[in-house]
Amino acid sequence: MKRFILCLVAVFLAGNGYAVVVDDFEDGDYSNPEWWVFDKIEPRVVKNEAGDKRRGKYFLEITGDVQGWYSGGMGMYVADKVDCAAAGSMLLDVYGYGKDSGQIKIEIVDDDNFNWECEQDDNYKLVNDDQFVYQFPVNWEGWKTVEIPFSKFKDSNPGIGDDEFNPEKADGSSGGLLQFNIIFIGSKSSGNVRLKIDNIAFE
Ligand SMILES: [Ca+2]
Ligand SMILES: [Ca+2]
Ligand SMILES: [Ca+2]
Ligand SMILES: [Ca+2]
Repeated sequence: MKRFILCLVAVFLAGNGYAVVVDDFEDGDYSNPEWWVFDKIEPRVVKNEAGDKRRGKYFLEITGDVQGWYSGGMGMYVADKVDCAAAGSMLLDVYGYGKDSGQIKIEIVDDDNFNWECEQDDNYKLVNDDQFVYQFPVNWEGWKTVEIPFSKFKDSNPGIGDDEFNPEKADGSSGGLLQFNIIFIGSKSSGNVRLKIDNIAFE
């Protein structure tokens, strides 16, 4: 009986014991933690006038021109924040404006040469580490929490890295999951993208 109860406790902790919110924008700012922003998107922290509890005081609004389907993106280094031995998916809240809201592509990098860094060549292509990608259309209205299990990400640079998703910090040497980018893609080849995001987390 005692062992049975211990098992139940273990299951409960596994399901609920680990969640790292990397940003919920509640400080009214997207510079802490530090995000990098690239190409044509313009992020703006906006007050949550609707006042729904999950989004809190602020969320992030993204607008940007789209050319050749692509607008731009933003990302962050998380190797010092997230332990993927415990996490199994990435979560984010996305606010869409119906079927033409655009698409989101998530790129994540794992460290395959054990240096906690993500080396790139002059064209921003990775030199030593894997990049994994998952893309989805935003075709709903209002807020939705999108949960992406790590198993849905596919290696997008075969031959670079070890082509295996190993986001855990192996023996304290690999940085595991190093960084991620959230990339905004149009629903049409040109025009603009407009979305809101919040509560970016690993769980
Ligand atoms: Ca928020
Ligand atoms: Ca590396
Ligand atoms: Ca690879
Ligand atoms: Ca790898």
